[in-house]
Amino acid sequence: MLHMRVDAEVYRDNSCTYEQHKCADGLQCIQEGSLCDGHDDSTDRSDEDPDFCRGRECRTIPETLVTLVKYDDGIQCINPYAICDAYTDCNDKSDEDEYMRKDYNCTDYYEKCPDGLQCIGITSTCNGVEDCTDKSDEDPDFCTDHNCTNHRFRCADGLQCIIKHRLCDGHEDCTDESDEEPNCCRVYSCLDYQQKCSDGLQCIFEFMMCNGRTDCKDTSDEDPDFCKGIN
Ligand SMILES: [Ca+2]
Ligand SMILES: [Ca+2]
Ligand SMILES: [Ca+2]
Ligand SMILES: [Ca+2]
Repeated sequence: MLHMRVDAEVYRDNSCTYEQHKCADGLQCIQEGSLCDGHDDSTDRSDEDPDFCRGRECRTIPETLVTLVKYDDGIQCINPYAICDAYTDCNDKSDEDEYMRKDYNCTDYYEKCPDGLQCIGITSTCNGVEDCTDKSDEDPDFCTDHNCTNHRFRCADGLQCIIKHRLCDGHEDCTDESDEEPNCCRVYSCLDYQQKCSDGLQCIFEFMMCNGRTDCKDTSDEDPDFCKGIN
């Protein structure tokens, strides 16, 4: 509950919806997600009142089930993935504090850039896209020595890692296009949850077979005779 006094009459006349929160002035309704997010959303600023926010638990985002966390100040709720992501999210800048970043262990599915400061997704290292602000995750010297971790495949150039199900999926993911090299794809067995198209080259996910959408370049996944047997 807010600690400020609220006029009962005004409160009744301006009832908020289920997902909304009544501001301390008793007049304004704001979304639950705007409470203690570090931005003033209500004209009376009660949604960011330090005493109110300190005593309040951070919410879980319904769509992603990610529970927000408080950092140094114990007031502002931020996404745990926003800690050490090289962008300032906390108003007190504590989520990107230089000294803290060195010791911070990234959250699940994230890992440190070679600089030891910034957290990026575990499949973002040597993936051909610059994710670290200093571009160190794509540094050729670093990537040459880097093991393609997390179920990834090394492209022929030895520099880039791609997610395994992108191998022989009919789309070039390696900059050297080695993931779609026909001689390799012909002898490649698709992953357990994939199937080969009739061309003997392309792997698609099982759920893409006979789903009414053409996924195989040779259209064999939607062949009427084949699908008749399946459905
Ligand atoms: Ca941040
Ligand atoms: Ca990258
Ligand atoms: Ca591919
Ligand atoms: Ca399909």
